[in-house]
Amino acid sequence: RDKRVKWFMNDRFGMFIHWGLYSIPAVGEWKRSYERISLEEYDKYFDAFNPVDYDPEKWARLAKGAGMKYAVLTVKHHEGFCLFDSQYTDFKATNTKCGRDLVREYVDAFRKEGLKVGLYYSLFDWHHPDYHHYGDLYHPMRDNEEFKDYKYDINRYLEYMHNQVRELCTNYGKIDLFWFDNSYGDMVGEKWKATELITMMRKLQPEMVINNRLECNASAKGSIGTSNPTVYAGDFVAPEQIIPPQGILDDEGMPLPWEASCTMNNNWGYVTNPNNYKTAKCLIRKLVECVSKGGNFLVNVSPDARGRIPSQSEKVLLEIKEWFEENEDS
Ligand code: JFZ
Repeated sequence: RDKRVKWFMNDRFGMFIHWGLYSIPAVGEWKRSYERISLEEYDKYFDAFNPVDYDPEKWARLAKGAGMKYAVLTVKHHEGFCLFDSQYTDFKATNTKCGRDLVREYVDAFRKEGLKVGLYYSLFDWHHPDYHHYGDLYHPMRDNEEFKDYKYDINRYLEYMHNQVRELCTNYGKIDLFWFDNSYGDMVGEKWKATELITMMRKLQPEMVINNRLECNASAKGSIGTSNPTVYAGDFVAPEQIIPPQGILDDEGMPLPWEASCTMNNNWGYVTNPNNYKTAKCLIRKLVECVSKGGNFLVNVSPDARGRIPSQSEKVLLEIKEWFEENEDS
């Protein structure tokens, strides 16, 4: 792990990018679940998806300007829509009006700016017929009377998931970081066939840093800090929104790699009327707090349906850029 996380513990600041079909209705990425929307109805966003302003080089320049050293893009969020050209599904960007592999363009653009490249991949999948919809309101799930006779085959979903992770680790050159989201309830670790999955990933991308969410959720640490971590313990702890007051230590009191992710406003996915936008000052303070406690800081932006990072986020990032420039050699 020490070798893998070397860059990660040096490049403390990153850009999180939540982008998918949910950017169209613009009320956040949990829309389908919250509003109990059927697959057929949700397809209208698939039919409409056409991000004519998608220009990942612009995103990359913005991130780089703000002092960010890496990025993490939602290549598949809970809705199941793939921004990449996967041979295992039709529910992908290449089959929409835009007809392109958006992940390829993202990877190329961020590389070109010298940034490290990360992929977020959701373990939940509300689109796959064999995903059993833990933590989801509408769909078949444990203990839900309405769906007690629904037959799903989780192994078929796991095969799909493993196949897609293999594609992502094979088709895009070197990937620096992989962000799983997330284990839930008793759906943890081996329920994802995690040993097999991680072993495959380590073989394909031996230097890739992986978060700990195959093993646990955002508020937990997992076995990473113990003397006997599992194969799938991951390389860093991934708390969310809250910066751990004491940083994160292992059982011996030694610092562990961690990364706090944080929204710029009240949502991860694009919303038309965001509230509680954080100021540049607030984000800089959080960044400094993370770094001073041995952690990383991943700040989210939410591109809209056309592929544009909202101007308010852009403004904040440009202010952070100015702050870096003012403080460069002091
Ligand atoms: C998850 C996603 O559901 C969300 O849409 C977003 O992508 C975020 C980065 O990750 O949200 C979580 C995951 C785990 C917890 C809370 C929110 N948790 O364990 O407390």
